[in-house]
Amino acid sequence: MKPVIGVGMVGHAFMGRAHSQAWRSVAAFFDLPVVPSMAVLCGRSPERTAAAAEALGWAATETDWKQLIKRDDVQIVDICTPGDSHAEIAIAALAAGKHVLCEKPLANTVAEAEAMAAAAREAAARGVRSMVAFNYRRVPAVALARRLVAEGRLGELRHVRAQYLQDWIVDPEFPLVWRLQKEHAGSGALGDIGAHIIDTAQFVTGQNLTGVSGLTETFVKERPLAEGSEGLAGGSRTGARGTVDVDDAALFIGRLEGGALASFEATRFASGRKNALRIEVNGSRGSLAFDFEAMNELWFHDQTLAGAEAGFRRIVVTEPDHPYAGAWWPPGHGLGYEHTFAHEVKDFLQAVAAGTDPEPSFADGLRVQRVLAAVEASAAGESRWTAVE
Ligand code: SOE
Repeated sequence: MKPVIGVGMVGHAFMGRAHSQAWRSVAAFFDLPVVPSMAVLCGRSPERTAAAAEALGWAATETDWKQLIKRDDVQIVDICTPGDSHAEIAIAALAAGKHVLCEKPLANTVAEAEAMAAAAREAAARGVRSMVAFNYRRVPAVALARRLVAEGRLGELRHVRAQYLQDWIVDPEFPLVWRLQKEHAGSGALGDIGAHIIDTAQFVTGQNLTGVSGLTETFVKERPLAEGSEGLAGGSRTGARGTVDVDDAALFIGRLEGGALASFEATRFASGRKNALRIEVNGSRGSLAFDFEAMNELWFHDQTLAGAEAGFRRIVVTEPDHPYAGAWWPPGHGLGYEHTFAHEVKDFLQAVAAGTDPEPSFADGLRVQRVLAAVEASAAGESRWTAVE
């Protein structure tokens, strides 16, 4: 019998459902040194939390996260709440000796992220692990892209072009959900989906951004207020309207440590684009391109081939020797969004069991937070070039 490790999850909206699916399936597909038990689900409403626990497969419920982190049947705390509570929950859980998996962006401010990274460093010295949940690193094609770059197949990197395009708030009557409120979300498209492409670009290239110049815009400045929902659907309208105090879209350029030039676009106003996280990298020996809307594919161009043979070719990333893919279905049978979370908890559990620090660490999350802050500072200052601290 493998040892069992108890998980307590805080939050059960969109991310909570995605993480539940991962905790539920991971040990059935990956041969892990420890098996997670879905011990406790925490949410604010007793009724909604009980219903979610039953639907998602959690054994017990709490309505106060402070109770959850005290429980003996919880060794891992999984934080799936809005950003305004990440720092408080994560720091308390780490102090209580619980391993922490925290949704992205790590925090709402650099100061919070710094405190979290410091707490994580101190906890790691006691054998307590932490990780920030940038799930797109765990798309097999994205992990393969990183492998190709690390193997030198792209040579010297010249360009990174990253976009995260969604359209779920194009309608001006879409309500003022928490993701459109600075006090809960920290920032808008920038922190929510811009954080993903910053992480993806830094992960694939293995290089950090050193400076940025940015533009942000809020196209719809007022939206209907709604109540009665913890998720992104927004609940029922109250009849009143409120101010949108975060960005709807953010564009920025940047430079990577190795000298490559990078561009980023994060928007919720790209009509027709649902979840198009895209990245293209051009190097002296080749290029690669990925679009989450065709997430089982990676496009690779080998610049060293003779001209007649050169050109982008499509790699279907479902082979047994592709990252993560071999644990699932026969070649060509494809994975989906939910698998990225299963890969995330698999890597986390393996690190916890091995006593190593999983990646991306809270320090990596802090680095992304510094980029977000630099973009905001630049956008507020007429797009002035701004160094990433
Ligand atoms: C909403 O923009 C959202 O749910 C993000 O918060 C997630 O991180 C992303 O995976 C999908 O879109």
